[in-house]
Amino acid sequence: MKSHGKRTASWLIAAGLGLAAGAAWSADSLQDVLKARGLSQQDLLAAAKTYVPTGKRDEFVAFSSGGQSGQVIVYAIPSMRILKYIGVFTPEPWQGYGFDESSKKVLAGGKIDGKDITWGDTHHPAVSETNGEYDGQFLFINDKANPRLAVIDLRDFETKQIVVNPIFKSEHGGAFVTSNTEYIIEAAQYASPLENKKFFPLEEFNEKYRGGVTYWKFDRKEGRIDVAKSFSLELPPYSQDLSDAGKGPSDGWSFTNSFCTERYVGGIEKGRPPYEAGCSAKDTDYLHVINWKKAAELVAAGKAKKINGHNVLMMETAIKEGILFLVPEPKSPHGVDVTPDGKFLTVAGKLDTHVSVYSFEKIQAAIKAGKFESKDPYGIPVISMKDALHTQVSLGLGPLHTQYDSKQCVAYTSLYVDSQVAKWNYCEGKVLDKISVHYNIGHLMTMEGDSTKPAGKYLVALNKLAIDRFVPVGPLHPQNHQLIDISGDKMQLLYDMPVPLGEPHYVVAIDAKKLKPAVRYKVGTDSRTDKPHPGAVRAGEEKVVKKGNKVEVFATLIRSHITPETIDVDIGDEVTINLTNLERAQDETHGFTVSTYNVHASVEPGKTVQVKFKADKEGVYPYYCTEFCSALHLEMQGYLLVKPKGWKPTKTTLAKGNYTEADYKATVKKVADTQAIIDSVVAYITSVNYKDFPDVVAMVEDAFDQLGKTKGLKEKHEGFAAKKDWENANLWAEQIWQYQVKTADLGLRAKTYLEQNGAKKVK
Ligand code: K7E
Ligand code: CUA
Repeated sequence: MKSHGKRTASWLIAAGLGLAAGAAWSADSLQDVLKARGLSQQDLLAAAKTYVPTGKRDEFVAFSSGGQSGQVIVYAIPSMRILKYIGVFTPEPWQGYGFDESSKKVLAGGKIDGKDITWGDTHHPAVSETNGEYDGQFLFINDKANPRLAVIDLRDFETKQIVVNPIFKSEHGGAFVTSNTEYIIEAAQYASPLENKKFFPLEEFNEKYRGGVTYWKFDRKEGRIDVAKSFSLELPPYSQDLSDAGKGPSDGWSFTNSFCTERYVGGIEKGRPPYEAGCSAKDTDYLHVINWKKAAELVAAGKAKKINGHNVLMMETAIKEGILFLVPEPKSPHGVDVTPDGKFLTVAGKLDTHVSVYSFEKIQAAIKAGKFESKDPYGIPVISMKDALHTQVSLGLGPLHTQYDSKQCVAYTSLYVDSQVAKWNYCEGKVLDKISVHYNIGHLMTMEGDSTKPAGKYLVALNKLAIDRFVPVGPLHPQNHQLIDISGDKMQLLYDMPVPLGEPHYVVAIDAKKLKPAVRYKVGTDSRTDKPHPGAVRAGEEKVVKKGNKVEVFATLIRSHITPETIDVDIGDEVTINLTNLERAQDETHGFTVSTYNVHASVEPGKTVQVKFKADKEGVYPYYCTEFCSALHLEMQGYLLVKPKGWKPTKTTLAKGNYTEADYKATVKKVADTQAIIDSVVAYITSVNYKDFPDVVAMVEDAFDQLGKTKGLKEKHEGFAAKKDWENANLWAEQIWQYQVKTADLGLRAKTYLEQNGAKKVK
């Protein structure tokens, strides 16, 4: 439930009772609570470090992969309170995502071979960067199973675009952005033929199967990926895995590691040793080192080949032009993570206890000197490991991913097998501290920890198993994200957070102050295109247009009515309903659905949304607002009447209510009383500098807008009263009160805001 019109009075009373409520719960002493709940001093300290008091906000906002849910989970740090799920690859009913026309178009961008794919295996979210720092404008996330990438605009936290990788069949190493978000990197996982729907037997794996890396061009001004300007690099059929973009001195380069460079093909059912044995036979795999800046120039110069209509720079060209190199890395590596200064790359061994720190400078020196130890079977020059290594550090079993601290040279690496986080120094190559987590950690994440300016403070361990940490909810357990304090020398475990929506592989967290989300749209905006919606109308312009069997409704929503309140159609009509939310007040979202027609819209202030369906069954279908938007929310309703063929009306007047003169008088008195409250609120607001508060200005505008609608209604009800038509007299007076309640509600909200934000008296 949101604000109630009727809270007018109760709200005032509650404000008066505030102190008493505060006093009541301090009867317990802190010691009593510790004892009663069996808490230690340590627990209390952890609680104090994570607790965000009511009304206060968190310091960081985390964007977590929603794993198989195909969504993004937004939560806050340090409280670990969940703020939102963003529908990305999967329909999300609350936001109307996949139930209104514009969002259906976004999801349709993710169709593959003409088919809807309504789930995703999301892995790696990435925030857009400017000069290697998080800028809080966009978020990208990949789908591993169905190679796709999505763009989310952080002004409204909505998915705006989904693109399908034109040459891959799976994709794991994405999304990673370059320092100024010129490109979003996405690397293939399981090698396959690059041409669409082309069959080659596994016997031709080495010749016909290929991996690769795609560089999606991001057009920041449009806020969309520019598909035509994107390109890929053809790579050997090694399972290209996680990637990272260079920064600072390594800007312009990107790094992608791989596994199964054995190019092993399993077949356990045919008596062959399985993939897991064959893919980890060698001691090393390859780190791919790619000059993407030069690759982009080569593509622009026409040196790419078109595969499935997409520009692909072939290996042969990349080798000839000197933009592609390999460096051996300890077997089956997992993450490759560039240090904040851009000088080193950390590669975790997964099946090796070491993390290997490569020096970008040394790699460049070897390239410049033409010093290679060999070539791989495809002719790609291989730089020797010792010529590229800065140092190797033995951290423990199963190192996977690395993130960085705000403190110089300090890194954190997850240890999957040991279920630990290791804190270590990558400049000097020594271990500093270790902490156990619960259980089997995959990724870990520090605040802005993969940018050029990590913010330190907290680390989140993304554990694969939760086992016994939470109240059991069946054999499928929630995931466990553990918050760790990294501000001191020793790491400190603070909090367990169950994540109940898919297996999130990776999370990124940004300083909350960098996010500047909007509170409302410009009236009539299609949020998925950021453009004016052709179906938008203003108050008073609502209409129903019928052309043949097509009925188009141009409707508005404002507390607490939908205009129009009846929609008449004939069976078989194609019905399109455009809904514009006229509200300017913060958080005054209306929802919309028509019974049993599987449509739903979330219409935030200013937004215009379109829903469409075929009225293919006769009958009466209520439509209503699905968000509790005001005291009269339940009355925010209407009827879709689907008439059978050849139906003719027999009775033309509606059923009447039973209203008396006394009812009318009571309503008129209620109107006068409410007006007095409004007057007092207006007197307060105009007595202070409310114009200095843009949020309040919007609320005041909205309030007067509501009050403005009462114009002419007084004459109307008095006219009916003179004719002793108590029904119409009473209802029109009642309608004045409806507008007044909303005005008062907004006014009181504005008043509270002003009082809490230090408004000053003006003369
Ligand atoms: Cu390590 Cu997909 Cu990033 Cu899972 S990946 S852990
Ligand atoms: Cu609008 Cu409920």
